[in-house]
Amino acid sequence: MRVARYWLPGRGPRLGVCAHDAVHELLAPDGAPLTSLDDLVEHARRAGVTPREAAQRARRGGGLPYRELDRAPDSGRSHLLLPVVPPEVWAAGVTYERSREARLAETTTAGVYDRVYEAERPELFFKATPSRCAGPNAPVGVRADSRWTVPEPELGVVLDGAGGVLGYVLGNDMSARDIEGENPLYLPQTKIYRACCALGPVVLLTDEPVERRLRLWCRVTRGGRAVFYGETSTSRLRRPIAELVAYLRRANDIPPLAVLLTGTGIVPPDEFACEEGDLIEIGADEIGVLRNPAIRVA
Ligand code: DO4
Ligand code: MG
Repeated sequence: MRVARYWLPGRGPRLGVCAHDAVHELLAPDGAPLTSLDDLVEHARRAGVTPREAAQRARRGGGLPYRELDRAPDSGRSHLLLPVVPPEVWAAGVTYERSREARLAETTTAGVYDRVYEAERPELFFKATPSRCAGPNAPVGVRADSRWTVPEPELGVVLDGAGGVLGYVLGNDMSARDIEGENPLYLPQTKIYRACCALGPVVLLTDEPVERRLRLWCRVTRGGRAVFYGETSTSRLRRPIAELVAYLRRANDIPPLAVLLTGTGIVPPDEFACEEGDLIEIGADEIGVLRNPAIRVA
């Protein structure tokens, strides 16, 4: 089941379920609309069921065609919002062979990436706060002091705060490869800045570990022409997601609805750099397509 969060002009945020190309408003037992995934999780907790079951049982209000929501944010028109507002976004790195190759190409410090790919302990880093996250169709940032920034399309897991996975979301871990390449200690500046992370378009709520079989793709369009296309399968992830989550929670309290991005298996060729005006699309059949224009952030 896929849940979307969206804005209704004059009424505010809503949480809805996607069915047959439409999004249907979810209502609490008293008829009040649910406005966030937090609301759904709270209802599920009170009813003693999973959020997916709570969404299945919930009363439904009006529906809207998905395509009428999948457009640029504008408070005067209905549009998709961040499907989950994560108190924290974390990310794993060098979890696909393709990412290891790319780091080796960009770095002046060979060795660290090879070692972390093979090591027992994964690379995990803090990625974003809600204020740095872009929802569907909102701009993602290219740092003005980077000449070589790329999107990193990744599967994100929405965590339940107790070591479990509530659902899945698509994520873009925008990364300044030149800054990281100069010195790996610059990783926070590579990764964390205004609009550095996109999440969406919806959250897939499922009890199945779908991560072993998702096909992820990414396309970048410039002036109406595709300038990059790549795809991968999450079956190429070197580590089980449960292992990444377990390491993340070591000596660390991870709040409910935090998101963990699981690393990229799609890296554009070395001559590609994202530019202001590029349209970045990240897709997976089971989740949908996350679209964000790129802007330069100074
Ligand atoms: O070490 C750099 C980060 C790598 C990363 O973000 C990824 O593999 O997705
Ligand atoms: Mg990444």
